[in-house]
Amino acid sequence: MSETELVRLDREGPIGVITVNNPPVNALSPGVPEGIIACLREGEADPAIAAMVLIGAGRSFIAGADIRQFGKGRPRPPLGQRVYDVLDAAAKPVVAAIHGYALGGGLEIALACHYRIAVPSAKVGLPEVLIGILPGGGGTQRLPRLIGPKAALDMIVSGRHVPAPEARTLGILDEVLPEGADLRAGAIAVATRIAAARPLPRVRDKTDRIAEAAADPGMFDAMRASIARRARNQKAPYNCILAVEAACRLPLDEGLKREQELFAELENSDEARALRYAFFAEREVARLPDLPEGIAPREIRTAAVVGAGTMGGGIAMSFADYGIPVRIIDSTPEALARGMEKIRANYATSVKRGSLKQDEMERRLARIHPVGGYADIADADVVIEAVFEEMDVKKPVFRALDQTMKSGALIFSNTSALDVDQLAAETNRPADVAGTHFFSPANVMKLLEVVRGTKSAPATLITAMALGRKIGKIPAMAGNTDGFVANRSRAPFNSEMVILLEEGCLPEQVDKVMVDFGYPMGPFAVGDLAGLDVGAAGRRRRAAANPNYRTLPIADKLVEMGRFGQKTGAGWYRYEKGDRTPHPDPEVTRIIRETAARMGVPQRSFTDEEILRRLLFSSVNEACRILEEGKAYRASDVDVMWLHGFGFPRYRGGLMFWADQIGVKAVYDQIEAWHQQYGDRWAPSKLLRDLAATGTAFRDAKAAPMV
Ligand code: T1G
Repeated sequence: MSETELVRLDREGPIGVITVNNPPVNALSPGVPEGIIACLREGEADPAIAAMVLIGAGRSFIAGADIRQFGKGRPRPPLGQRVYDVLDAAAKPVVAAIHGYALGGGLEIALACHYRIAVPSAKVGLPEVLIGILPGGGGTQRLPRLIGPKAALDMIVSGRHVPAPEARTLGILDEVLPEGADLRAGAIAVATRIAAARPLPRVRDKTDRIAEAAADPGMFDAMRASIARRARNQKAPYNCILAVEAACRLPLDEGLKREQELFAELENSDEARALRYAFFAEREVARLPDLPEGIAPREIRTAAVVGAGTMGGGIAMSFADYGIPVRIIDSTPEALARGMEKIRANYATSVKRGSLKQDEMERRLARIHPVGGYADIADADVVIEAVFEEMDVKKPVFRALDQTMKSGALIFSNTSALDVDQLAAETNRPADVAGTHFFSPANVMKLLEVVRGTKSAPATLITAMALGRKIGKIPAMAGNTDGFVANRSRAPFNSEMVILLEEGCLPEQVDKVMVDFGYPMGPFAVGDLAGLDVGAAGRRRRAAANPNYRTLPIADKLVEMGRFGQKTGAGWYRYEKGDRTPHPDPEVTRIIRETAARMGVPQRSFTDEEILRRLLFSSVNEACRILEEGKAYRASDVDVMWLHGFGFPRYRGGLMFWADQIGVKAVYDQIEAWHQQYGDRWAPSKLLRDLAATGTAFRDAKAAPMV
């Protein structure tokens, strides 16, 4: 028996069962491919073994190459000696038995096997493009042979996970076992059945589907055109297309060489390093280093929402979308009815777009219950307050919730910036209170800031984080500070973009720079979408609290004129009726120039790079202040928030990762120069100064203990 702790070979009669055991997801870490090859060779050499099964222990088949090993310069076996090649050359049938996930190299191993079966809940995919590379184990060459180039292009360029039933329909799987069937036994039965079958059914020999490319040669250019907007500035998606094209015109072994060339162009690219960083940052953000280990989250079976406005409705949908019944109240029946109407309309739009089935919409709507008042939500396990963003509106709500909610209920606020401690102080149970800041639209945006009050109990925070994951969010811990972490780090960006206008920029110039950088929308267009009146309220509050607050006369002037953005047909841009396309507006240019003249600001022109750095460096500096005040755990948490709260381009890793590519010292020097030129608003934070002095990267910055 060839056995290492990672891969073992057992014998079930004439069938050799190779089991991969590399928790948690059976990644192809060092030793795993070698172990599989050793077991294959042993099975081939044993005359008592007629066929083999390859299966994963634990919760999954094989989730792909070990992403942690990339960029370490580890030598790779040459073509012909990799696990995919050894499988391809096997003299005995090998059945891939899939549960959980077969992704990346895991699916490529299965494609090199002779037969593929799975349980109904399994998922398969080639998600390499999502980490900036491409399937490098033959997937770009075998998948088109199995399911046709068009379907292969879709899977490889999107990186999506395909459920087993669909994978069977496509032809990736040969069989999907019945619900509840024993996968190992099923695989052994298949192996027994095909043991003597010759010739072995190898994917390399299937060439009929490849012919589809000859019938539709335009499919590759069509795919390139279809991804042009979202894949701009990126290389991996385009190399994926080139690899599939190669599969349609080269013999397999030539195609494998071409795949290796295209892979090698990507592995250590900036895009791949940034996307790998983002992958791990999204897992790191779940770690709460200063909370006691072993505290189980409270079970949340039912939820409630106070406030049926845009946010409250979106939050209610977030619960319903993930199977949690939710009751919703508002101050008047009319407001509640309007809220329900909006929820129904939101779902109907998704059904119309084809992203939601009608019956699923009905099931979700059935989980959202508009009810009369506080008494009707008292037994909910969690309640989220989502009323108007003013303290004197929220405080009475917290008093009422404290008087009505059952003991042990968690009471969260969706406030986007207000002091969570003040809200908790309105209750007799501050330990059960925290902030859960959803980003609009709440049922769509992934980011959920969990804001810890001074008295929030660890169990409360741990439950809030777990609840966030349960409803499909990416929860990130934030300290209780004005704007918490995401909005507070974004605030200087929002000021700097308007101050640039005082100095000679125009909204359309700034927006173009940020869209070219990779944002889906420019910040002025986003302002028009969110509503300029919303930002004005925040500025008024901060100006009242801080006499040195830098006001933004141009933005205030637009709000005074009633130019709130899309909702009033004009804001930074002009909008045609019924059309959301922003059009530069000479009236805004006039306001900008007149205000700047009145302020006596010298006018000048700007390079794109300076515009980009003025906006992003201001936020990098504020993020350092947030870290040094102990309001965030780590710089990579700030990055996760910028990726999932503000649409920062993922292939640049995140705000702080991007700044690290420029270098802490260069960032510091530029900020210090602007400090000399513009005064205190550009004063470097202490942490930034220290990092620059010690040559420490932002990603290695040590945050102060969370307070
Ligand atoms: N390598 C290393 N670690 C991995 C990993 C991987 N491929 N996948 C997951 N982990 C870790 C993860 O960091 C976390 O660690 C733990 O496992 C649980 O993951 C040759 C070159 C499989 C869908 O891109 O999509 O194959 O936080 O929290 O939500 O062509 O993990 O516990 O310390 O995400 O249940 C292609 C990436 C690689 C799959 C499970 N494969 N993984 O999700 O758990 S490139 C992928 C995922 C490749 C070949 C190429 C997900 C998952 P920790 P998790 P989950």
